[in-house]
Amino acid sequence: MDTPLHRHSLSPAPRTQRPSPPSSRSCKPGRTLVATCAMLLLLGCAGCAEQPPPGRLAPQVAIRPEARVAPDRTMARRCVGAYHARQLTGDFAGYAGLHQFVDRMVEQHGFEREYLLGLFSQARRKNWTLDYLTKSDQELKGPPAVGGWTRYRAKFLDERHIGAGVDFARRHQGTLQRATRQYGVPAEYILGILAVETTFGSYVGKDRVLDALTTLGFDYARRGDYFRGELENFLVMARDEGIDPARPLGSYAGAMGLGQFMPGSFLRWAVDFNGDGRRDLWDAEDAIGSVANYFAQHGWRAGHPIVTPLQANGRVGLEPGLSPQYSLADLRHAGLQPARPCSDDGPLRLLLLRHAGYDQYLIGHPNFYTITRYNNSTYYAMAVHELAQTFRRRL
Ligand SMILES: [Ca+2]
Repeated sequence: MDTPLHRHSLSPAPRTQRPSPPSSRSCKPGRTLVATCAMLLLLGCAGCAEQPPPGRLAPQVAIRPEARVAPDRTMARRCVGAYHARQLTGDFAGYAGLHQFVDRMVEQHGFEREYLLGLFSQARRKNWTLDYLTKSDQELKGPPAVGGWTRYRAKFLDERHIGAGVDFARRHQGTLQRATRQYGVPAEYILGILAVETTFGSYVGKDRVLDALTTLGFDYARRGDYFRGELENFLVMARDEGIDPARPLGSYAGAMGLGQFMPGSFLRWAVDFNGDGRRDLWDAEDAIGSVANYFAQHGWRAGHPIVTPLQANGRVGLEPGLSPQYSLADLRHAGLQPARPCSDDGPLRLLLLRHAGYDQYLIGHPNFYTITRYNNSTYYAMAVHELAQTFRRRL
Protein backbone atom coordinates (compact mmCIF):
# COMPACT_ATOMS: atom_id res chain seq x y z
CA MET A 1 0.00 0.00 0.00
CA ASP A 2 1.03 3.53 -0.47
CA THR A 3 1.05 4.40 3.10
CA PRO A 4 3.18 2.18 5.14
CA LEU A 5 1.44 2.86 8.37
CA HIS A 6 -1.91 1.45 8.74
CA ARG A 7 -4.27 1.58 11.34
CA HIS A 8 -5.93 -1.10 12.96
CA SER A 9 -6.47 -3.75 15.28
CA LEU A 10 -5.10 -6.79 16.55
CA SER A 11 -5.70 -9.62 18.44
CA PRO A 12 -5.09 -10.85 21.75
CA ALA A 13 -3.27 -13.90 22.14
CA PRO A 14 -4.61 -17.27 22.15
CA ARG A 15 -4.22 -19.17 25.33
CA THR A 16 -1.98 -21.71 23.77
CA GLN A 17 1.19 -21.25 21.88
CA ARG A 18 0.41 -20.58 18.28
CA PRO A 19 2.77 -21.86 15.64
CA SER A 20 4.04 -19.26 13.24
CA PRO A 21 2.44 -19.55 9.84
CA PRO A 22 4.85 -20.18 7.02
CA SER A 23 6.23 -17.01 5.55
CA SER A 24 5.73 -17.08 1.85
CA ARG A 25 6.87 -13.67 0.89
CA SER A 26 9.42 -11.13 1.77
CA CYS A 27 8.55 -7.83 3.33
CA LYS A 28 7.30 -5.60 0.60
CA PRO A 29 8.03 -1.94 0.97
CA GLY A 30 4.98 0.14 0.46
CA ARG A 31 2.53 -2.15 2.17
CA THR A 32 0.89 -1.34 5.29
CA LEU A 33 2.05 -3.74 7.67
CA VAL A 34 2.97 -7.09 7.49
CA ALA A 35 5.47 -9.03 9.20
CA THR A 36 6.09 -12.64 9.44
CA CYS A 37 4.84 -15.23 11.64
CA ALA A 38 3.00 -14.37 14.67
CA MET A 39 3.71 -16.50 17.56
CA LEU A 40 1.51 -15.41 20.30
CA LEU A 41 1.76 -16.79 23.60
CA LEU A 42 -1.10 -16.19 25.77
CA LEU A 43 -0.30 -16.86 29.24
CA GLY A 44 -3.62 -17.03 30.87
CA CYS A 45 -4.35 -14.15 33.12
CA ALA A 46 -7.94 -14.55 33.89
CA GLY A 47 -8.10 -11.55 36.14
CA CYS A 48 -6.58 -9.07 33.76
CA ALA A 49 -9.77 -8.15 32.03
CA GLU A 50 -11.84 -7.75 35.12
CA GLN A 51 -11.44 -4.10 35.83
CA PRO A 52 -14.94 -2.83 36.47
CA PRO A 53 -16.19 -0.37 33.91
CA PRO A 54 -16.38 3.16 35.31
CA GLY A 55 -20.13 3.16 34.99
CA ARG A 56 -20.50 0.33 37.43
CA LEU A 57 -19.85 2.50 40.47
CA ALA A 58 -23.01 3.90 41.95
CA PRO A 59 -22.78 7.69 41.93
CA GLN A 60 -23.70 8.01 45.57
CA VAL A 61 -20.75 5.92 46.73
CA ALA A 62 -17.98 8.18 48.00
CA ILE A 63 -14.55 7.16 46.79
CA ARG A 64 -11.66 8.02 49.05
CA PRO A 65 -8.37 8.85 47.33
CA GLU A 66 -6.69 5.67 48.57
CA ALA A 67 -9.64 3.64 47.34
CA ARG A 68 -9.11 4.97 43.84
CA VAL A 69 -5.51 3.82 43.84
CA ALA A 70 -5.93 0.38 45.30
CA PRO A 71 -7.77 -1.29 42.39
CA ASP A 72 -5.17 -0.07 39.93
CA ARG A 73 -2.36 -1.64 41.94
CA THR A 74 -4.27 -4.88 42.03
CA MET A 75 -4.60 -4.72 38.27
CA ALA A 76 -0.91 -4.04 37.81
CA ARG A 77 0.04 -7.22 39.67
CA ARG A 78 -1.99 -9.14 37.16
CA CYS A 79 0.06 -8.04 34.19
CA VAL A 80 1.74 -10.95 32.47
CA GLY A 81 5.50 -11.26 32.38
CA ALA A 82 8.14 -11.17 35.12
CA TYR A 83 9.48 -7.71 34.31
CA HIS A 84 10.95 -5.61 37.07
CA ALA A 85 13.55 -2.85 37.13
CA ARG A 86 14.15 0.35 39.05
CA GLN A 87 15.89 2.07 36.15
CA LEU A 88 15.49 2.10 32.40
CA THR A 89 18.38 0.31 30.69
CA GLY A 90 18.95 -1.07 27.20
CA ASP A 91 18.31 0.60 23.84
CA PHE A 92 15.96 3.20 25.30
CA ALA A 93 17.94 4.13 28.42
CA GLY A 94 17.96 7.87 28.90
CA TYR A 95 14.85 8.52 26.80
CA ALA A 96 13.08 11.29 28.72
CA GLY A 97 9.95 10.85 26.62
CA LEU A 98 9.72 7.19 27.58
CA HIS A 99 10.03 8.09 31.25
CA GLN A 100 7.15 10.52 30.82
CA PHE A 101 5.15 7.83 29.05
CA VAL A 102 5.75 5.42 31.93
CA ASP A 103 4.60 8.10 34.38
CA ARG A 104 1.40 8.49 32.42
CA MET A 105 0.73 4.75 32.27
CA VAL A 106 1.20 4.56 36.03
CA GLU A 107 -1.03 7.54 36.76
CA GLN A 108 -3.76 6.98 34.20
CA HIS A 109 -3.88 3.20 33.89
CA GLY A 110 -2.49 1.94 37.17
CA PHE A 111 0.49 0.02 35.85
CA GLU A 112 3.41 -0.67 38.19
CA ARG A 113 6.37 1.53 37.39
CA GLU A 114 8.93 -1.22 37.97
CA TYR A 115 7.04 -3.57 35.66
CA LEU A 116 7.11 -1.05 32.81
CA LEU A 117 10.75 -0.10 33.41
CA GLY A 118 11.67 -3.78 33.28
CA LEU A 119 9.61 -4.33 30.15
CA PHE A 120 11.03 -1.35 28.26
CA SER A 121 14.57 -2.17 29.37
CA GLN A 122 14.45 -5.20 27.10
CA ALA A 123 12.73 -3.43 24.17
CA ARG A 124 14.82 -3.17 21.03
CA ARG A 125 15.22 -0.18 18.77
CA LYS A 126 14.37 -1.11 15.15
CA ASN A 127 16.83 0.91 13.11
CA TRP A 128 15.76 -0.75 9.85
CA THR A 129 12.21 0.47 10.36
CA LEU A 130 13.32 4.05 10.93
CA ASP A 131 15.53 3.99 7.83
CA TYR A 132 12.74 2.48 5.75
CA LEU A 133 10.10 4.98 6.85
CA THR A 134 12.40 7.92 6.31
CA LYS A 135 12.93 6.72 2.74
CA SER A 136 9.21 6.10 2.23
CA ASP A 137 8.30 9.57 3.50
CA GLN A 138 10.58 11.09 0.87
CA GLU A 139 9.12 8.93 -1.90
CA LEU A 140 5.54 9.87 -0.96
CA LYS A 141 6.18 13.52 -1.66
CA GLY A 142 5.01 14.80 -5.01
CA PRO A 143 2.24 13.78 -7.41
CA PRO A 144 1.47 10.11 -8.20
CA ALA A 145 3.98 8.70 -10.66
CA VAL A 146 3.05 7.53 -14.14
CA GLY A 147 2.45 3.78 -14.00
CA GLY A 148 2.14 3.79 -10.21
CA TRP A 149 -1.21 2.01 -10.25
CA THR A 150 0.01 -0.59 -12.74
CA ARG A 151 2.90 -1.48 -10.44
CA TYR A 152 0.81 -1.41 -7.27
CA ARG A 153 -1.96 -3.52 -8.79
CA ALA A 154 0.49 -6.16 -9.96
CA LYS A 155 1.56 -6.81 -6.37
CA PHE A 156 -1.90 -8.02 -5.38
CA LEU A 157 -3.98 -8.93 -8.43
CA ASP A 158 -2.12 -12.15 -9.08
CA GLU A 159 -2.87 -15.83 -8.89
CA ARG A 160 -1.14 -16.22 -5.55
CA HIS A 161 -3.51 -13.83 -3.80
CA ILE A 162 -6.56 -14.92 -5.78
CA GLY A 163 -5.91 -18.64 -5.42
CA ALA A 164 -5.30 -18.27 -1.67
CA GLY A 165 -8.57 -16.35 -1.40
CA VAL A 166 -10.58 -18.98 -3.22
CA ASP A 167 -9.13 -21.65 -0.95
CA PHE A 168 -9.73 -19.56 2.20
CA ALA A 169 -13.30 -18.81 1.14
CA ARG A 170 -14.08 -22.48 0.66
CA ARG A 171 -12.69 -23.36 4.07
CA HIS A 172 -14.56 -20.54 5.83
CA GLN A 173 -17.69 -20.33 3.72
CA GLY A 174 -20.10 -20.57 6.65
CA THR A 175 -18.28 -17.93 8.69
CA LEU A 176 -18.15 -15.54 5.74
CA GLN A 177 -21.87 -15.97 5.13
CA ARG A 178 -22.59 -15.35 8.81
CA ALA A 179 -20.49 -12.16 8.74
CA THR A 180 -22.34 -10.93 5.66
CA ARG A 181 -25.70 -11.58 7.30
CA GLN A 182 -24.72 -9.94 10.56
CA TYR A 183 -22.82 -6.89 9.27
CA GLY A 184 -24.12 -6.40 5.74
CA VAL A 185 -20.64 -6.56 4.22
CA PRO A 186 -20.17 -8.82 1.17
CA ALA A 187 -17.80 -11.72 1.74
CA GLU A 188 -15.68 -10.72 -1.24
CA TYR A 189 -14.67 -7.42 0.41
CA ILE A 190 -13.67 -9.19 3.62
CA LEU A 191 -11.59 -11.49 1.42
CA GLY A 192 -10.11 -8.49 -0.42
CA ILE A 193 -8.85 -6.99 2.85
CA LEU A 194 -7.37 -10.26 4.10
CA ALA A 195 -5.71 -10.80 0.72
CA VAL A 196 -3.95 -7.45 0.62
CA GLU A 197 -3.07 -7.39 4.30
CA THR A 198 -1.54 -10.81 4.87
CA THR A 199 -2.48 -13.12 1.98
CA PHE A 200 -4.89 -14.80 4.40
CA GLY A 201 -2.41 -15.15 7.21
CA SER A 202 0.58 -16.40 5.25
CA TYR A 203 2.59 -13.36 6.36
CA VAL A 204 1.43 -11.64 9.51
CA GLY A 205 4.57 -10.05 10.86
CA LYS A 206 7.91 -10.88 12.40
CA ASP A 207 8.66 -7.85 14.55
CA ARG A 208 7.75 -7.71 18.20
CA VAL A 209 4.92 -5.22 18.54
CA LEU A 210 6.59 -3.85 21.66
CA ASP A 211 9.77 -3.04 19.73
CA ALA A 212 7.92 -1.60 16.74
CA LEU A 213 5.69 0.74 18.73
CA THR A 214 8.41 1.83 21.17
CA THR A 215 10.76 2.63 18.30
CA LEU A 216 8.16 4.56 16.32
CA GLY A 217 6.73 6.24 19.40
CA PHE A 218 10.01 7.71 20.54
CA ASP A 219 12.27 7.86 17.48
CA TYR A 220 9.92 8.66 14.59
CA ALA A 221 9.14 12.32 15.05
CA ARG A 222 6.66 12.68 12.19
CA ARG A 223 4.08 10.36 13.77
CA GLY A 224 5.38 9.88 17.27
CA ASP A 225 2.14 11.00 18.92
CA TYR A 226 0.16 8.41 17.00
CA PHE A 227 2.51 5.55 17.86
CA ARG A 228 2.75 6.50 21.52
CA GLY A 229 -1.02 6.34 21.58
CA GLU A 230 -0.91 2.89 19.99
CA LEU A 231 1.74 1.79 22.48
CA GLU A 232 -0.60 2.88 25.25
CA ASN A 233 -3.45 0.92 23.61
CA PHE A 234 -1.18 -2.08 23.21
CA LEU A 235 -0.21 -2.22 26.88
CA VAL A 236 -3.84 -1.88 27.94
CA MET A 237 -4.83 -4.56 25.45
CA ALA A 238 -2.11 -6.94 26.63
CA ARG A 239 -3.17 -6.53 30.24
CA ASP A 240 -6.86 -6.90 29.46
CA GLU A 241 -6.33 -9.98 27.33
CA GLY A 242 -3.74 -11.63 29.56
CA ILE A 243 -0.89 -11.40 27.09
CA ASP A 244 2.78 -10.96 27.86
CA PRO A 245 3.40 -7.69 25.95
CA ALA A 246 6.84 -8.87 24.84
CA ARG A 247 5.32 -11.82 22.94
CA PRO A 248 3.03 -10.64 20.13
CA LEU A 249 4.59 -10.32 16.71
CA GLY A 250 3.29 -8.02 14.02
CA SER A 251 4.30 -5.69 11.22
CA TYR A 252 7.12 -3.20 11.49
CA ALA A 253 4.43 -0.63 12.34
CA GLY A 254 2.78 -2.72 15.05
CA ALA A 255 -0.18 -4.14 13.10
CA MET A 256 -1.29 -7.61 14.10
CA GLY A 257 -3.12 -10.68 12.92
CA LEU A 258 -4.77 -11.71 9.64
CA GLY A 259 -6.42 -8.32 9.33
CA GLN A 260 -3.43 -6.36 10.64
CA PHE A 261 -5.31 -4.35 13.22
CA MET A 262 -3.45 -1.76 15.22
CA PRO A 263 -4.02 -2.00 18.99
CA GLY A 264 -6.44 0.92 19.06
CA SER A 265 -8.56 -0.74 16.38
CA PHE A 266 -8.45 -3.97 18.31
CA LEU A 267 -9.83 -2.25 21.39
CA ARG A 268 -12.61 -0.57 19.43
CA TRP A 269 -13.62 -2.92 16.64
CA ALA A 270 -12.31 -6.46 17.08
CA VAL A 271 -14.99 -9.03 17.83
CA ASP A 272 -15.09 -12.56 19.17
CA PHE A 273 -16.73 -14.19 16.18
CA ASN A 274 -16.14 -17.83 17.06
CA GLY A 275 -17.64 -17.46 20.53
CA ASP A 276 -14.71 -18.77 22.54
CA GLY A 277 -14.68 -15.72 24.80
CA ARG A 278 -11.56 -14.15 23.32
CA ARG A 279 -10.95 -11.66 20.55
CA ASP A 280 -8.13 -13.20 18.55
CA LEU A 281 -7.35 -11.81 15.12
CA TRP A 282 -4.89 -14.59 14.45
CA ASP A 283 -7.96 -16.78 14.41
CA ALA A 284 -9.62 -16.80 10.98
CA GLU A 285 -13.18 -16.60 12.31
CA ASP A 286 -12.45 -13.69 14.63
CA ALA A 287 -10.54 -11.96 11.83
CA ILE A 288 -13.48 -12.32 9.42
CA GLY A 289 -15.96 -10.95 11.94
CA SER A 290 -13.65 -8.13 12.98
CA VAL A 291 -13.01 -6.93 9.42
CA ALA A 292 -16.75 -7.02 8.73
CA ASN A 293 -17.45 -5.10 11.94
CA TYR A 294 -14.77 -2.57 11.04
CA PHE A 295 -16.48 -1.93 7.70
CA ALA A 296 -19.93 -1.74 9.27
CA GLN A 297 -18.74 0.72 11.92
CA HIS A 298 -17.09 2.86 9.25
CA GLY A 299 -20.23 3.39 7.22
CA TRP A 300 -20.50 0.48 4.76
CA ARG A 301 -23.85 0.62 2.98
CA ALA A 302 -25.09 -2.76 1.81
CA GLY A 303 -26.04 -2.78 -1.85
CA HIS A 304 -24.58 0.64 -2.62
CA PRO A 305 -21.99 1.18 -5.37
CA ILE A 306 -18.23 1.34 -4.85
CA VAL A 307 -16.93 3.17 -7.92
CA THR A 308 -18.29 4.47 -11.23
CA PRO A 309 -15.82 4.66 -14.14
CA LEU A 310 -15.55 7.96 -15.99
CA GLN A 311 -14.80 8.49 -19.66
CA ALA A 312 -12.38 11.37 -20.16
CA ASN A 313 -12.50 13.70 -23.10
CA GLY A 314 -9.20 15.54 -23.29
CA ARG A 315 -7.05 16.80 -20.48
CA VAL A 316 -8.75 16.84 -17.06
CA GLY A 317 -8.17 19.96 -15.03
CA LEU A 318 -9.61 18.75 -11.71
CA GLU A 319 -7.55 17.68 -8.73
CA PRO A 320 -8.29 14.08 -7.69
CA GLY A 321 -8.42 12.99 -4.07
CA LEU A 322 -10.38 11.27 -1.32
CA SER A 323 -12.25 14.41 -0.28
CA PRO A 324 -15.71 14.75 -1.87
CA GLN A 325 -15.61 18.06 -3.69
CA TYR A 326 -17.29 17.86 -7.11
CA SER A 327 -20.80 17.71 -8.52
CA LEU A 328 -21.70 15.70 -11.60
CA ALA A 329 -21.92 19.01 -13.44
CA ASP A 330 -18.34 19.84 -12.37
CA LEU A 331 -17.14 16.52 -13.78
CA ARG A 332 -19.01 16.94 -17.05
CA HIS A 333 -17.70 20.46 -17.43
CA ALA A 334 -14.18 19.06 -17.05
CA GLY A 335 -14.80 16.50 -19.81
CA LEU A 336 -15.60 13.52 -17.56
CA GLN A 337 -18.71 11.50 -18.32
CA PRO A 338 -19.95 8.60 -16.14
CA ALA A 339 -19.68 5.34 -18.09
CA ARG A 340 -22.97 4.18 -16.58
CA PRO A 341 -25.87 5.89 -14.81
CA CYS A 342 -24.78 7.46 -11.54
CA SER A 343 -27.42 8.21 -8.95
CA ASP A 344 -24.91 9.75 -6.53
CA ASP A 345 -24.90 13.43 -7.43
CA GLY A 346 -22.36 14.61 -4.94
CA PRO A 347 -20.34 15.95 -3.60
CA LEU A 348 -18.24 13.30 -5.32
CA ARG A 349 -14.71 11.97 -4.90
CA LEU A 350 -12.64 12.01 -8.07
CA LEU A 351 -10.19 9.11 -8.17
CA LEU A 352 -7.16 8.88 -10.45
CA LEU A 353 -5.40 5.64 -11.36
CA ARG A 354 -2.11 6.19 -13.17
CA HIS A 355 -1.65 3.25 -15.52
CA ALA A 356 1.57 2.70 -17.46
CA GLY A 357 0.17 4.19 -20.66
CA TYR A 358 -2.81 6.32 -19.61
CA ASP A 359 -4.74 7.85 -16.75
CA GLN A 360 -8.08 6.47 -15.59
CA TYR A 361 -10.66 8.49 -13.66
CA LEU A 362 -13.47 7.16 -11.50
CA ILE A 363 -16.04 8.38 -9.02
CA GLY A 364 -15.38 6.95 -5.55
CA HIS A 365 -18.69 6.44 -3.74
CA PRO A 366 -19.10 6.39 0.06
CA ASN A 367 -18.42 2.63 0.18
CA PHE A 368 -15.06 3.24 -1.52
CA TYR A 369 -14.28 5.76 1.18
CA THR A 370 -15.16 3.16 3.80
CA ILE A 371 -12.48 0.87 2.37
CA THR A 372 -9.95 3.69 2.68
CA ARG A 373 -10.73 3.87 6.40
CA TYR A 374 -8.77 0.64 6.60
CA ASN A 375 -5.86 2.35 4.89
CA ASN A 376 -6.01 5.92 3.67
CA SER A 377 -4.93 5.22 0.11
CA THR A 378 -6.79 5.24 -3.20
CA TYR A 379 -4.59 2.48 -4.59
CA TYR A 380 -5.06 0.32 -1.51
CA ALA A 381 -8.85 0.58 -1.66
CA MET A 382 -8.87 0.02 -5.41
CA ALA A 383 -6.79 -3.15 -5.05
CA VAL A 384 -9.24 -4.42 -2.42
CA HIS A 385 -12.15 -3.56 -4.74
CA GLU A 386 -10.66 -5.29 -7.79
CA LEU A 387 -9.76 -8.36 -5.75
CA ALA A 388 -13.32 -8.42 -4.41
CA GLN A 389 -14.73 -8.32 -7.93
CA THR A 390 -12.44 -11.19 -8.89
CA PHE A 391 -13.47 -13.27 -5.87
CA ARG A 392 -17.13 -12.62 -6.64
CA ARG A 393 -16.65 -14.07 -10.12
CA ARG A 394 -14.61 -17.04 -8.94
CA LEU A 395 -16.71 -18.15 -6.00
CA1 LIG B 1 -12.66 -15.74 19.54
